[in-house]
Amino acid sequence: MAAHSVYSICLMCTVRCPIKVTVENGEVKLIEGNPHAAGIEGSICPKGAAGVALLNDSQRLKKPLIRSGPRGSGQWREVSWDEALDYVAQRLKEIKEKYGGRSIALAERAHLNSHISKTLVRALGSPNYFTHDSCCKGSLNTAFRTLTGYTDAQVGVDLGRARHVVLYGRNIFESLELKQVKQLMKAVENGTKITYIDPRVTVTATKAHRYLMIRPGTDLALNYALMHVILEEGLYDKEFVERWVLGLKELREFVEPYTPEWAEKETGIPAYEIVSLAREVAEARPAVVFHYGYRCSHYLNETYFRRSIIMLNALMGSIETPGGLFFKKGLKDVGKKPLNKLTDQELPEVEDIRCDKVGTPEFPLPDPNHGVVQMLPKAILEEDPYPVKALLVWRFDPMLSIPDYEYNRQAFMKLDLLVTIDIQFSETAWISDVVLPESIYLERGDSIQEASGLKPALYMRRPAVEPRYDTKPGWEIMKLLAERLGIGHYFPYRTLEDLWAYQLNGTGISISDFEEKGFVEFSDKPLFWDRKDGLKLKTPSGKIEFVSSLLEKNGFPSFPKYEPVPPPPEGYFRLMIGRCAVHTHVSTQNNPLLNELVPENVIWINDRQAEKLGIKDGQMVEVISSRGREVTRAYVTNLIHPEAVFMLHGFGRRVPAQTRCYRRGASDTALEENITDMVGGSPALQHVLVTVRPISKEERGTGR
Ligand SMILES: Nc1nc2c(c(=O)[nH]1)N[C@H]1C(S)=C(S)[C@@H](COP(=O)(O)OP(=O)(O)OC[C@H]3O[C@@H](n4cnc5c(=O)[nH]c(N)nc54)[C@H](O)[C@@H]3O)O[C@H]1N2
Ligand SMILES: Nc1nc2c(c(=O)[nH]1)N[C@H]1C(S)=C(S)[C@@H](COP(=O)(O)OP(=O)(O)OC[C@H]3O[C@@H](n4cnc5c(=O)[nH]c(N)nc54)[C@H](O)[C@@H]3O)O[C@H]1N2
Ligand code: SF4
Ligand SMILES: [Mo]
Repeated sequence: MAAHSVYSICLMCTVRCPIKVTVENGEVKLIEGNPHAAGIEGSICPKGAAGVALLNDSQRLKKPLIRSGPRGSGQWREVSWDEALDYVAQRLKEIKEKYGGRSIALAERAHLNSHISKTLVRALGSPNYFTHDSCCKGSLNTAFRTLTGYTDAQVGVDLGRARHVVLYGRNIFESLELKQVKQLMKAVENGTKITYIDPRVTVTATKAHRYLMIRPGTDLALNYALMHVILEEGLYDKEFVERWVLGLKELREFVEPYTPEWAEKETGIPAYEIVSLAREVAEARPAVVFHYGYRCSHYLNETYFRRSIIMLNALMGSIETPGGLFFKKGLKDVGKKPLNKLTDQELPEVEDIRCDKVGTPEFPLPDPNHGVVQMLPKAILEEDPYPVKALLVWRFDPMLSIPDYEYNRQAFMKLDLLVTIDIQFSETAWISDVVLPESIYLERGDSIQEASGLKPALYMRRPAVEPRYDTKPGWEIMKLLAERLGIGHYFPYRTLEDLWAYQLNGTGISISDFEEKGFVEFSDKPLFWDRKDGLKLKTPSGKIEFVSSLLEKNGFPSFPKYEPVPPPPEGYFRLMIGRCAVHTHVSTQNNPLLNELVPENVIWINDRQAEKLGIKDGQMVEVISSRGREVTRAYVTNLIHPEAVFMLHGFGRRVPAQTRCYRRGASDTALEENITDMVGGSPALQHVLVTVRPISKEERGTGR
């Protein structure tokens, strides 16, 4: 058979780049970027290209499995789909009967089919739907809502037209989104400046015009000093601020004591650098981006730090303007009906509070649409506010993506039922009772994506090849499970085409409209609201609330006094974490191609500190925190601040069936403490302190 191509959406990470898949004789020959998609123009990242290796990976999940030995023993019985789904449904019914619908929770990485899983949870009578959001950027979500009434997901950055971009540990050229990388590279060629702030010299730092090695955890002090200079020297956009900002006077009084000289002591960044940054950025306004994310699970002051970044954008007037931040436009904004979602149906009302207590006076501000997933282990273990007995996990690995591996394990082992839908043996799948194998993205279609932005569009993930093994798409698994639970009527589809038709019904768009390019676009020019009178802010005042009614109504101050993240005591380091360009969180460490490129992580340690501790470059070291002990190789360098050490997330794996990454490198999750920013909802992953010590060959085997 001749080669043909299929337009689809990548899922090697969750950025969702549009792709073109070349298929010949049922084999994927090549994956490229979709050449029709603006901003992508055919390009792909290393992970995207390695989708072929995932498709053909012999260590994928191939059949439904029911545990036949103790949890985590690796003893499984291969079963038919009917047996697996009957078993799960039966157990869920029993649990619901005994403990109520609220005792069933579902946790997932938000994805295209999330409207389906949300429907399942609601129809079961449970409030306990969780996404990964809090562990990624929950406090940013909250920060945006306190200022604008919108979540961060409803806002974007126009990097291509920005003239100055300020990045706070936003390692944009390694922790990448293809489109943003391309936009920013092009902008830099045209003279755009980058300021990069990180205690560690990343690839992005090496491309920046100005790099500031900040003391870990002190970015908020830097921002208060920047605001101090901007307000004192009148560098802000007066017209914009006057029209749209509530609370400038209060901010001015608040930042009065936070001088550049004060911030120098706190951050280690010279006062003159802070002053010149403020002036230089102001010259480029309003085409300025102070990038606000993503990773907002760093420290306990995260909500206020993210608020300060967004406020800097507002001061520069860089909101709803080319080269600044913008509110995303959807189908509604072009006069079209948005896609239908299963959650639009009338679903049973759920009265119970969430088990993470989000939405109660104890935890009022995090987004209840996502929940705070790192509270789940505690809720399970302590049965507070009530017992949670069953957990369904889909496209998520909470064992690794919630800090504190041992605590997670204890909690999940206590469940009466743990079911995981994955494509490979995640750490959570490994200790599950039932494992349901999903077809990978190249073998399945999913719900249509409504991609809002400056130019709203719809994208479609379509199957390129037949499933290799006895796997099913997740939307079908949900439907089959729902039927067995007596709630099948909420899932009015059988086939993928039915699901698409349901979404498109009444929109005037048809499935065939996606044929030509794989997507449908609804505007040929970027859509901005009128900055004079047309910003549709959703705060009670209709303004950008520096003084926030949402915060203050719930008992939190808008401007709390600066509390330093304390420097580590002698001999201790802050453990910083991050990603590299060739791996996705915890998903790709076992991918045959990507594993070859980066097979393990190392621990970055400052050269002067290493010398004091007698650690040589490349030597094996043990890293100890209050929660665990890990062993890996030291990377001794002057490219990291002396108060911190750094490792890549997602290594040091415990599942023997994933042979390529098994026990390679160290697990950050095993070292982290599960403590949360109780305002915004993110875990403070980098709050944890560690010691590092060289070890001999003999010592290496002891413990983990
Ligand atoms: N300790 C610690 N925790 C963290 C972070 C950290 O740095 N350190 N980072 C945080 C961030 S930013 C994020 S976004 C989250 C990410 O957290 P996760 O979503 O848990 O991480 P991923 O690696 O994206 O994917 C998790 C699982 O999805 C599975 N998967 C991949 N494709 C498919 C599919 O098509 N179908 C199904 N059913 N499963 C699939 C993978 O095999 C993997 O087991 O973690 C957060 N948590
Ligand atoms: N290749 C690849 N790309 C990805 C992903 C992936 O898994 N792989 N995941 C995507 C997702 S879900 C996300 S959330 C984004 C994450 O993208 P980023 O937000 O860029 O996150 P990280 O990779 O965690 O990088 C965090 C950086 O913060 C630095 N840092 C630590 N402490 C401090 C501090 O106190 N101050 C400052 N200024 N910096 C500090 C660390 O040294 C590190 O370099 O990447 C996305 N893109
Ligand atoms: S960034 Fe890479 S892995 Fe992620 S969706 Fe895009 S091509 Fe795929
Ligand atoms: Mo993330």
